[in-house]
Amino acid sequence: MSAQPGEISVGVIGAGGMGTRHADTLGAAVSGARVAGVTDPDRPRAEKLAANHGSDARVFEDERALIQHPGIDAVVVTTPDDTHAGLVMECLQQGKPVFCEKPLATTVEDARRIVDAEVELGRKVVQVGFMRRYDPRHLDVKVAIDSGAIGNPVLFKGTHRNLAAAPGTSSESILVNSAVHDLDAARWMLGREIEDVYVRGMNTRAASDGEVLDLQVIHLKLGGGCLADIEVYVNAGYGYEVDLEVVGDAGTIRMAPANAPVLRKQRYAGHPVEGDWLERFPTAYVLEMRRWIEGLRDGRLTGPDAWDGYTSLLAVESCIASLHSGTKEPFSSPQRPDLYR
Ligand code: ISE
Repeated sequence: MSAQPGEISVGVIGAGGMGTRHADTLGAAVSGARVAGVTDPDRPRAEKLAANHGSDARVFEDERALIQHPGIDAVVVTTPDDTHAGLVMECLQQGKPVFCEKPLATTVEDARRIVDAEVELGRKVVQVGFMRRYDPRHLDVKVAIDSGAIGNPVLFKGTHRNLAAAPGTSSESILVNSAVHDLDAARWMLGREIEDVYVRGMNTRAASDGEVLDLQVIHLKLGGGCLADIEVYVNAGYGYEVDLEVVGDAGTIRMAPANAPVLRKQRYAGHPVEGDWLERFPTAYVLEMRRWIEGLRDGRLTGPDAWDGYTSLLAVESCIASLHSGTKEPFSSPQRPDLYR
């Protein structure tokens, strides 16, 4: 494996849609890094991705071999959700930086173990793939709020729609896999912690499974007297959309409507709607990888960290409890270790 001096050799675990996107971004849009290894249980898929990254990118037998290899400086994890925690722990044991797609884990206990292991290590090595934090349309809203443009935020209104639920989706996995983004976005956008949650769900006619609550409405109370109302609908049918409006006591701000220009013609005004997150967040995925590599080079990671991954999962756990109980669930953020201040 021949790396240029100072170049970070990245190993990608998982050669599906997200693994391919991150690898291709590292190869084409990020300087100072290269894809040096790939692994996937589907070996031909791993071979195909590695082949796109030159003869230096090798295919590893399994995740452990990739993580432990001295030629791999940093790891990207894009495997199924329930494998994230184990792989991140393995990286922590090697003291190796890891970019893990969300969710950080599928249980609060596993996420807490990661936080504790990182605190024990004494330095941040984990970043979580909450890419909305790098999306220009989200950032424009955040900059305006932080500048005081709408006064004191009092209501966060989020919309999160997927074209169609993935096979195997359950009412709970919608919270773990999809709503986790919205819970993180509310905390990050407003810089406030969640104080209670209330979730209602319904099974729409679009759902192929008669049991799954494919439309969920999450109601949050956040610190500083702010509410949030978030719709998560995984069978919207017409496309993929993430929208946001924040109401303040001196004005409101709504996210720019589209990545594409709004066309007005023959009594019509509109814009195309993307089909999925890869189409909706192209710039965010590039900026996320660039900042991650820059952070590794500067020895200072600035992106969403293990604490954000853990806190968002705690909120997910309360949302699941509320969905089951039909009542409001209290939520209190635990004490933040110094490492994450
Ligand atoms: C997917 O895994 C993502 O992370 C998308 O951003 C989200 O919108 C979708 O619901 C998830 O399944």
